[in-house]
Amino acid sequence: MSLRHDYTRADVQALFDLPFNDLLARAHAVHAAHHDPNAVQVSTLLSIKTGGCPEDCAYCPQAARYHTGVEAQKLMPIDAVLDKAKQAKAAGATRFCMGAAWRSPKDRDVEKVAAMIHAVKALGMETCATLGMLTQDQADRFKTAGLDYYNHNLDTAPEFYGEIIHTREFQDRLDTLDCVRNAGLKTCCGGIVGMGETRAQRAGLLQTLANLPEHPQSVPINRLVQVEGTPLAGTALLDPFEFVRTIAVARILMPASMVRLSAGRAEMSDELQALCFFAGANSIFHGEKLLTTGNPDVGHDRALFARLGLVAMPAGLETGTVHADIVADCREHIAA
Ligand code: SAM
Ligand code: DTB
Ligand code: SF4
Repeated sequence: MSLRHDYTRADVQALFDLPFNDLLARAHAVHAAHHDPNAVQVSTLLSIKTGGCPEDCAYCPQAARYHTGVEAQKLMPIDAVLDKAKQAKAAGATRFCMGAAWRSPKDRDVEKVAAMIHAVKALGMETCATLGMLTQDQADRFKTAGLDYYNHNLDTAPEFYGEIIHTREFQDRLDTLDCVRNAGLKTCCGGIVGMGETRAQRAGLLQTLANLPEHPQSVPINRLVQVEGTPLAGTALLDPFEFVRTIAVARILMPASMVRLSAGRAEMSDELQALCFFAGANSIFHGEKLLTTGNPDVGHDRALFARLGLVAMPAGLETGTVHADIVADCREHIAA
């Protein structure tokens, strides 16, 4: 099945505008044709360097300029990071994502993070990092250290970006994504909805993601977590069905990618999450914390998986494999 990279804005908007049932039926058909619809990839996040960020992203509690109560902390020592990775693995996560509140890593930080990546990889986990903008040399260094994925979100439509972030350009994000792909890393790239953008702008975000030179292997769809003290606190809440539509359209545009039901799950009902899984979400963050904000309790997620008959996807089966292999491999692992 060929993947498209030539979507027009009208193509994407037409999907958003479908009747809800038609959109969900189409998205679920695409989902079931490319993935095991009952298998969900599970990652755990750790903030390895928290707060004090010089950027001004209007959604982010870690920007130094907003008074959000997030206490700035230095880069964690490697042993503490490894302890957290071991706990995440024991709790069932197959991928460990390390996040830092940086505009871009300083040279002195690169070797420290490379050592963390190497050590987490040695535990037998997939590795992911999100550290801000990278140069080609930095991306290459992380690849050599054993990094599997680099998370770098486009966050919103190109035409809305300047209303949300003033300290960098949309093009900066695209440039880092080029370096990440050139290094041979997999990309984890998505965005945030519920920031006051229009439906056309949500379509613009997904259109840009799908028209990248490669579809990101992982597409996190975050629902804005409103944090007091950030400029976006108090933004009108997005209609939950519009959030489900966003997941469904992402699934249809990027059929082979993993679509992550990312930030915002703690504020979602079980029913809303179930609709998102039906619409094509097949990846989550597991563990009581995202970076600085809350995530559902581990026990609650386990119970939700059991109620919905969902199973955690074994590592390495998520991307780049054709449908039949994915389904067969998942079934085999699940049966084992
Ligand atoms: N500083 C790096 C960067 O911005 O690329 C990496 C860390 S940053 C916290 C990673 C992502 O977290 C952002 O791109 C954004 O999508 C997400 N994020 C931050 N604050 C959020 C919020 N309040 N609600 C939802 N997602 C958020
Ligand atoms: C992504 O798309 N979402 C995650 C991860 N990538 C790094 C981060 C969500 C952060 C939510 C706000 C917080 O906890 O600080
Ligand atoms: Fe800094 Fe990333 Fe937060 Fe923006 S999203 S303020 S770059 S930590």
